[in-house]
Amino acid sequence: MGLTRTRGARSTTDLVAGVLGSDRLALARAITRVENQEADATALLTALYPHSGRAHIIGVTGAPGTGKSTLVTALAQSYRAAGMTVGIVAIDPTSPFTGGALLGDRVRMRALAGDSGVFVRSMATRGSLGGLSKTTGDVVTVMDAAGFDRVIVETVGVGQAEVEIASTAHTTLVVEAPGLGDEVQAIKAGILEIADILVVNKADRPGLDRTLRALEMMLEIEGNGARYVRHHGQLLRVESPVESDEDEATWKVVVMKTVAMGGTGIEELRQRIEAHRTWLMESGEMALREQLRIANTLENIIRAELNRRIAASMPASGLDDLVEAIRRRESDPYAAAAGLLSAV
Ligand SMILES: Nc1nc2c(ncn2[C@@H]2O[C@H](COP(=O)(O)OP(=O)(O)OP(=O)(O)O)[C@@H](O)[C@H]2O)c(=O)[nH]1
Ligand SMILES: [Mg+2]
Repeated sequence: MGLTRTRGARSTTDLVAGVLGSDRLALARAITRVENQEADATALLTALYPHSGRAHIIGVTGAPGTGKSTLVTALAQSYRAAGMTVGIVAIDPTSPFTGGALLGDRVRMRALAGDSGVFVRSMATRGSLGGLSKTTGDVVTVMDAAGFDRVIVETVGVGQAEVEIASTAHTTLVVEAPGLGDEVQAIKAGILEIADILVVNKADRPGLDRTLRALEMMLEIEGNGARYVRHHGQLLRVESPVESDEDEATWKVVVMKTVAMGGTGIEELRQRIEAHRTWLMESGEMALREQLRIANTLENIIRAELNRRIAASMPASGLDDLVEAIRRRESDPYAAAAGLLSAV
């Protein structure tokens, strides 16, 4: 079959042209190569990067089972109805070997199948539990270059994932659901530091008022209009000097109710996301977020390359000989480390 032959043999240049020309097969292939860090991944990304920077990137995070995938599906449908195209990256915390929940996401997002204006990709987290995959940002870049108006990244809010999603997305949604038990437990402190919009999904479920009250209380305590800057590689919260909600220099984090299953509140949520995008651009905050995203990307690339070089220059026998020499005080850890690193 001609198709099989072309798929296997597609050159980097062909793939780049395909991605830019909205060829879905080329897009799928390019993402796979980038995700698996295949030999031409860097060449692909280098060619595609200049075409990125147009998509608005929306991060969706929250505890397991709060309805993120259902919400993302509903949001994508809402964007489609508004005439926009959507790329979706669903990060799955389960083992890449089981793939169970990957299938789950596919089933959940089935409503989007057959629409050429939507592209869904599930990714495994590869070890960093609950975190974003190393290549998530690269996959987003490919989708961005492919011309999708909005790229939505879904990740389970565990551990580092929240901070990572905030430095990957322009607009971050944190999804809560009623009845997750103790609200203070469920609503982790870190969440308010990254949420641009708080969503209480499953608003049809009992316990809604308690969850809403808990969130509103946290918002009042924490105050609003905090900003985030990057300082020595850390995402830092700085209080905005402006108190007023009306001031356009600040963004007010609000709590929105949705029933993703029934489509309730989705249109309002989409409009709030768009309002955030407008605010980012008008306030100048977009440039700051872009700087943050780029700094993050750059650091990741440098770190990955350094790790690769360190691994490559390690003695075949590992560190055992060095350790033994240091133990006998024939060497010291400082000189040994410097010796190893000089080869890097
Ligand atoms: N009652 C109700 N159920 C919902 C709603 N949204 C989603 N669900 C259900 O909640 C369950 C979990 O939904 P998902 O969309 O898979 O949740 P998720 O947050 O993506 O789950 P993980 O990715 O596994 O963390 C499914 O059975 C959904 O049908 C809602 O608004 N109301
Ligand atoms: Mg999900």
